[in-house]
Amino acid sequence: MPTEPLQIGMLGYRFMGEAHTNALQRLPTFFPDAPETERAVLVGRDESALADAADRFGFAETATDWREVVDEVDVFYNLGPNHLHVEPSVAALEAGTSVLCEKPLAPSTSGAEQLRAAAADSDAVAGVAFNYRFVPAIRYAKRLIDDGDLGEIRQVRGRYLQDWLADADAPWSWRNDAELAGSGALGDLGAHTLDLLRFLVADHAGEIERVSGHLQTFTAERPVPGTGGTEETTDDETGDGDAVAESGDTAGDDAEPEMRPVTVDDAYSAQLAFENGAVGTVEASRVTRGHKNDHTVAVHGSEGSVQFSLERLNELQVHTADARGYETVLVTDESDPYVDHWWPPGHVLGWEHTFVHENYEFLTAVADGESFVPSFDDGYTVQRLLDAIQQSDERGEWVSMA
Ligand code: SOE
Repeated sequence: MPTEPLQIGMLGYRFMGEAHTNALQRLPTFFPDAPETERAVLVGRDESALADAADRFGFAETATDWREVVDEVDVFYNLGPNHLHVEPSVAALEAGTSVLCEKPLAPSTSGAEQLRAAAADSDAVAGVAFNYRFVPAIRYAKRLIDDGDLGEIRQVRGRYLQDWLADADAPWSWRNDAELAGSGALGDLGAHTLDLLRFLVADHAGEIERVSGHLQTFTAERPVPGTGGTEETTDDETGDGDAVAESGDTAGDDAEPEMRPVTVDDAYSAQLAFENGAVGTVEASRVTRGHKNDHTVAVHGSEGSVQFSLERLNELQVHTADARGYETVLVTDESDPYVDHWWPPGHVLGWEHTFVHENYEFLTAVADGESFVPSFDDGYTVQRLLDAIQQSDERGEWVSMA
């Protein structure tokens, strides 16, 4: 078992790097019983951006090669683009280093299978960063479902809508590439929804046993950032050049930007059939104008229903027994999951708190030598569902998970 303070190595320093670093910084103040950590090494490719991030994040050192880091730390945070999830995480687990890996676990089922096997063979702890499981209102919903308040689970729904690719001129990034990302809205957003629905109902409705999917891409190619006068922005967590422009074409403002094909979906929808006969519908999109980060799930049972929307993260809509509609439950009491660590009742929480709760549970599992959920098994199951939805679209028929 590692000794404290746990030495942290982190691959990636942009969006998810900031979210997890913020969580690490908050823990000693709000979760004083969390294991002590030291931000040891930050990993990326672009040396100057990396040095700047390490300074801001409070990492002692930087490295441009993850190979030098994975066996030197106690915990490896893999926050890189999806195509960088498998090799570094497998190497870390083989070295006995615990891994928290961003979602989706891998770009393909074979990659997820490798990760699942590496986790099974390792004494280290492996977890997938499905952060929405750590929303207090979601935990509250799960408690109601587990207590039987909704009765027999009959129907689930989920949607995850964004609009940042609605504009055809929005820049190309690794998230638009099938090799690098696996899939588009399906994997990036649908992975969250499928995980959340499994988390809420799988103990009662069983696993999803069949899926029927439909994927669509609306914009066939996008401008490469930094070419033809376009802005040199990147969504690449590591500053790894292969995720954006390779050509070095930074020609002046008058030149046409280099266009690169979009090989993933902009939107997907799917139907789900659960082992107990429950039915489900899910959808996600990055082109739904008017929706920034609209993640909504609902569960309907024989006795009641719950509905959750990320845009109202502190609330759960609950319908039980003979009520004529839904009651809005404010999940902000001291007795609610995780809430007692923060502010007095009613002083609401936000998206970033989900990462604090997730990091608390994960690091506690590492320090105690216990397993963590969502595990790599969970990540693998979600990846199989994503692949099955894609296959169903290609074949034009339902696909069985058997
Ligand atoms: C971008 O689409 C993204 O950051 C996802 O990758 C995250 O998982 C989601 O929480 C917010 O949107």
